[in-house]
Amino acid sequence: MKQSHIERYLAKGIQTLRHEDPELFDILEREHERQSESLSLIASSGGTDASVLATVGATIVNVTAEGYPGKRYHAGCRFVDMAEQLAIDRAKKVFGAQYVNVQPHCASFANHTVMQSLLSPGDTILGMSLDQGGHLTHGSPANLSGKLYKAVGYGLDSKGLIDYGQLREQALAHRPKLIICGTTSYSRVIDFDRIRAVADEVGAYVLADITHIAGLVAAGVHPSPINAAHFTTTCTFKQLFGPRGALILIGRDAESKGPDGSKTLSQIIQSAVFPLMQGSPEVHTIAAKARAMGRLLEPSFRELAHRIKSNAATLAHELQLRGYEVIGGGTDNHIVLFRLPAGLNGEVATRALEHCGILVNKNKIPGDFRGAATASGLRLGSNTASLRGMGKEQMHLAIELIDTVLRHTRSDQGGFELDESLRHQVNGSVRELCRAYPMPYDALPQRHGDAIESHQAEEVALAR
Ligand code: DSN
Repeated sequence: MKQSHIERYLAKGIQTLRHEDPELFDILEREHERQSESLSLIASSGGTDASVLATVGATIVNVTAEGYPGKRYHAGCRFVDMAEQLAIDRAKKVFGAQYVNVQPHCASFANHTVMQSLLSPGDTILGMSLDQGGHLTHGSPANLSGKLYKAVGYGLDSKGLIDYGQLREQALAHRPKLIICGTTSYSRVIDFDRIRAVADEVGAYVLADITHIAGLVAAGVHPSPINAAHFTTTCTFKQLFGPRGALILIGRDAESKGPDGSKTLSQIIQSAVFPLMQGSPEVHTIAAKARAMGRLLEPSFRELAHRIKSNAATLAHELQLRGYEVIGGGTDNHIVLFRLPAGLNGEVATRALEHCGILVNKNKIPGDFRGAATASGLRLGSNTASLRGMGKEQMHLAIELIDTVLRHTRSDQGGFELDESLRHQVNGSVRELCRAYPMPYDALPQRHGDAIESHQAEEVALAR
């Protein structure tokens, strides 16, 4: 088949980079290798396939396109309009939404956009506290959301489950204009209908930030907030395995009137994304979001979502069998949060594991006496391992390796001590596991061969 424009410049771009900027080329190459050879159990990590990566690198990036499809402020947007409409249509189908805005640069911006569209400074918001599993943008004092608005919080009960009773008490006491739900380190099902019922009782809007569980929601493996919440936000790079960026979605409330009764909620969000919060959209990212949404519509994504969930359950179960306390008693999604043994903090444990090729992140646990920089827990997630095709047996091995490292790690004056031969042994097992289950972009020998051929052809062309 004749090589297309895109294939030609992508190959040429890589060759040019290699020849003209070997320093940067080397950094990128080594980063690729690091990803390929590390066992990422970072709950917020995903993984893109080669087609999403290629779309991000497409020449469509050169288009400046303020506005929306059919209503741009610049000429030359014919194909950008088509790509954005495709992303919107596919995202609507994936989530069963009536309105989608595909332009937000990230989920934090998406959350701020919803807040800016509804609230005035000093208004009250009710969100899950950061140290209970919420997100910075849900009202943390360190974030603009906690500085601009009067933020009150809710958290977990003694079993580590969302305390819906406390959420309602706080709502009745403080009469927030917005209730934010969605979490970053909560492993159980979120009852969005129950939260909407509280919001209706006090006249609040609901924002569901499903950044962590969007893939499970898309696959129907976790209840959907699309019609329960007034607004749903999600990033596109974690469990949707797309490019860096975000979506704002609305379900049955798309045509409901906003606070002053003059505009609908979808109209409010449309003008809040642009021009209130953002200027030119990242058109290449929007195109890649369309590609990612296309992949989510494939039947194989449902299988992946089930594997994500069952792999996390295996991680939690294996930890419990080894005597670790899993917060919340288990998991219903991709997240497993557990308490570290006394004497080990999250910072030391994370660094020791990374030294062995296993990537996790330190995380505060409910009632933690340590701060976020050290923390007493680790958060694991099964997205990336599942994407690589790993299953129960590999999750069993992962916990065996983690347990081995944690049992042999000693804190040592701000650093850690770990036997070198043990590190070597664990590293070897991780590398073997990762090579057996490559990242999607490394997993296609046929296409990889084709790529090498075209890259060689390009080298010949350049040499001429
Ligand atoms: N919110 C952070 C996390 O959950 O890790 C980054 O996306």
